[in-house]
Amino acid sequence: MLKKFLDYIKIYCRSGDGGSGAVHFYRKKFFYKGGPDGGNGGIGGNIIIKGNKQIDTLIHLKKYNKAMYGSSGQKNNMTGSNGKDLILEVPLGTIIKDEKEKILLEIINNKENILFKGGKGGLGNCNFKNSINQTPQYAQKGISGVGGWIILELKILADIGLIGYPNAGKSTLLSLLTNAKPKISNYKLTTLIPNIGVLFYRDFNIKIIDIPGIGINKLGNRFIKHIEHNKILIFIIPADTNNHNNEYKILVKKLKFYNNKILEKKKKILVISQSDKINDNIKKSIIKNIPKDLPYIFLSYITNEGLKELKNKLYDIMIKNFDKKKLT
Ligand SMILES: Nc1nc2c(ncn2[C@@H]2O[C@H](COP(=O)(O)OP(=O)(O)OP(=O)(O)O)[C@@H](O)[C@H]2O)c(=O)[nH]1
Ligand SMILES: [Mg+2]
Repeated sequence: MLKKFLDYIKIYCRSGDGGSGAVHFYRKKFFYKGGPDGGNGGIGGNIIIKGNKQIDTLIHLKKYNKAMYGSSGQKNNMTGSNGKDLILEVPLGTIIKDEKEKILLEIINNKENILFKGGKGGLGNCNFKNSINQTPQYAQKGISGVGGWIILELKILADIGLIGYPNAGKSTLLSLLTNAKPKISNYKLTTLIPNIGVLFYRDFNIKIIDIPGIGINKLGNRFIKHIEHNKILIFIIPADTNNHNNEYKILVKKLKFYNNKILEKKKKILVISQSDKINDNIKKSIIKNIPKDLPYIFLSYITNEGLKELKNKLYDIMIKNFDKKKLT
């Protein structure tokens, strides 16, 4: 697994044990026969999973996670203090499964979800006094916490995904559109883990993900799952490619091979990148060659061609098709 990014991890979690109830009798100077006053044990801490919009990896999680136990009951009917919850923050789009791959939770917002509830505290002897037994000598033990191994799998929640071969100019486009500063270079497979950025445009904040180039080896294909939640896919094919129609079809095929339904409900745009490398005649022949129903834009970071147009187009698609409140 690569540094700084992790989208799959198995960890152990356990909630805290409940504290024991106390056996105690009220005592004061010259008053030896007070009734039972042993308090209840505190509740054990919960294991809580909470979504956090700012995180895009599972790498910060520890292998063993245990919430605090509740403390024992005290004299004077005092309940023991509750164990502190352990809150594990995960990126939106994280699925939590048990060891048998059964889905326990899907994290899509920043709410707190109790995964393992802390054990209840035991009752102190103050609860067991009755007409027959005025001096109960026993109290309950706390209930043990629960736990187990769980699997966390992340499919990043982003609005737009950038799809293309290595060296197409995906990371360059991400850096033009968003606040992200991905590594860019002229050797293939520069991007080895997903880069994520946010495009702030008019009244929209749009999250964009740049995954390693797909098609050439298994690396990029391993990250295709991160575009599953996207609403728009931008296919990026360099202007000096021989046959744009063909390249586009291959990219679509690769995606469908991963998941036949992955393109459903997604809007698609073709960006013909590095357009500074071609002249108008070549542009015309490219336009003739690409699928008729596919919106396209010529784009260059050198001449800035197409950048404003692309932003406006993305904005229009967002406004027409997606509820602003539902953007990631
Ligand atoms: N002339 C020209 N070169 C470009 C343009 N956009 C990107 N490039 C160059 O193309 C090369 C690849 O760009 P990247 O953005 O790293 O490509 P990528 O698709 O992210 O590549 P991988 O991470 O390997 O998949 C770099 O040398 C860029 O400088 C452009 O508009 N015009
Ligand atoms: Mg890249």
